[in-house]
Amino acid sequence: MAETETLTLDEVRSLTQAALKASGANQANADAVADVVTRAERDGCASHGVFRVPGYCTALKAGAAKGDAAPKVERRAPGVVFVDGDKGLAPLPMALGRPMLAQVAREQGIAAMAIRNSAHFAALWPDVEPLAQQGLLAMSFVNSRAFVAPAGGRKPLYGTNPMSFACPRAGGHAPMVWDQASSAAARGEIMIAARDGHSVPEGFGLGPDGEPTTDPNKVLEGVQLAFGGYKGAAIALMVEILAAGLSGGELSYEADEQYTGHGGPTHNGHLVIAMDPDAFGADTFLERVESLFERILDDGDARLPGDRRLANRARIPKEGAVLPAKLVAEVRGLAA
Ligand code: NDP
Ligand code: PYC
Repeated sequence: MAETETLTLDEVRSLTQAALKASGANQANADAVADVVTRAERDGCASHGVFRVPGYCTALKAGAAKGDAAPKVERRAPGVVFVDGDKGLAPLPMALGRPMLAQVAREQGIAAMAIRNSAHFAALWPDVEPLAQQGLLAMSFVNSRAFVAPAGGRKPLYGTNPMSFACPRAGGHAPMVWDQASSAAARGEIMIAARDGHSVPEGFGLGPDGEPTTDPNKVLEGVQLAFGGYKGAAIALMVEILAAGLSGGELSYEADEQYTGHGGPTHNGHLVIAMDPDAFGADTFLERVESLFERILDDGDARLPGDRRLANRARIPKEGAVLPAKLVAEVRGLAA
């Protein structure tokens, strides 16, 4: 078992800000990234919290992400918000565009926000949860570098292409939010298995020889597989088109062609869709959602997606985030 160190969430935030600023981020960009990193640690998401800070820093230092990026938000059509991320990291354009997206969704009933020139390295639930906290339904899609083969293929073409969905709830409950890669596993999970010397389940990927393997290092050198065979691959394809196609951002294979080996995120595309349930005239929407959830929770061990995260959220702010000591030392080194 690797040695660990426990940080408070305030320490996670300030250490992340310091590492990013020392790597070239201005205050606004460092704050926005530190916010998503801290949210990930608060909810127990090891693959997209402090683990990603070295990658953000190497992308900044390599000039692959601008530390002083100043995203521009505009309304391109009655229901379309467009954000140019100015070749920076994704959290700032996402945070700056969200208020206009929410406002347009309220005006129109439905609205979409496309973002390009912005490098996403985070979990997706922080993109959509704030919208559901305001009573909106929301979905988010993002692509990445090419890691995943199309159905029947053996070469990386799609990103791990996650999507998330957030639904507001009645009765003071936190929104229900699910968030999942379209690959059998997020790449971050496979990287952590490789770091910690664990094998991965069969079906996560193929080695460089094109053969199935449970060795995470071989999967990382080879190709990841979509979840559920051709069905997950179809979702990965949809995410490429929605996220990169509509925004004009790089498709995953294009991002891969431009990638210079810095180890951080690449500029791709994002799409966030927000819907106002009131505009659809379903005035019992929240009650009906609750009865659906009750039926799920009444059935054996079934739970709502996101409930594990919310349980972590109740615990980790009190107990702190338990991190590999080596990772904390690396990030302290970056911050020094
Ligand atoms: P998981 O497979 O761990 O979880 C996917 C979803 O399923 C979660 O909402 C989870 O809720 C839910 N879930 C898990 N088990 C159950 C269950 N038994 N019953 C009901 N719901 C369940 O996520 P992934 O490994 O696919 O992704 C991990 C993270 O990586 C995500 O946050 C994703 O956004 C991020 N990612 C980011 C990428 C990027 O390009 N920026 C690329 C790919 C992934 P819960 O959390 O409560 O367990
Ligand atoms: O975990 O698959 C992943 C991932 C890709 C880009 C950021 N996270």
